[in-house]
Amino acid sequence: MDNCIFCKIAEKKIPSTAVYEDDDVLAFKDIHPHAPVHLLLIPKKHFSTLQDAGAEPALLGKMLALAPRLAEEAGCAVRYDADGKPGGGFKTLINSGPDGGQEVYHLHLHVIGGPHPWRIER
Ligand code: DGP
Repeated sequence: MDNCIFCKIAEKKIPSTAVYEDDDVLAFKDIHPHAPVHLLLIPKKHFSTLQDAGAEPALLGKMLALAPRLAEEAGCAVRYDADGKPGGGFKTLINSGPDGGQEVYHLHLHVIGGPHPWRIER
């Protein structure tokens, strides 16, 4: 879509630090990270919001299923100690619309985490 910054990133017309790519999706580092790990996972096909992608449950499922893999590769996946107590971890977030805090109108899944204290200010 014209004038969509994430379409341009998907088409490599604007540079990004990509961490994963296949035929359907691209994951790259957020330009304004809120945490040591802050990735954005986008579909290559343009959907303005999550609401607009409702007819694509397989794509949405693929994106959600990829989040733990991206977190694992970024070093912030949930890890269990010998007693089964969880450590590490990450947050997944999709902002939708102005009241949902969405700034870029191309569907994207945030994967946010890391080994240091942090919080999301939205
Ligand atoms: P949201 O509020 O959910 O729409 O978040 C949009 C995110 O996109 C925000 O965390 C900053 C990030 N972002 C905006 N423009 C760019 C860009 O050109 N490159 C990268 N890597 N990230 C961007």
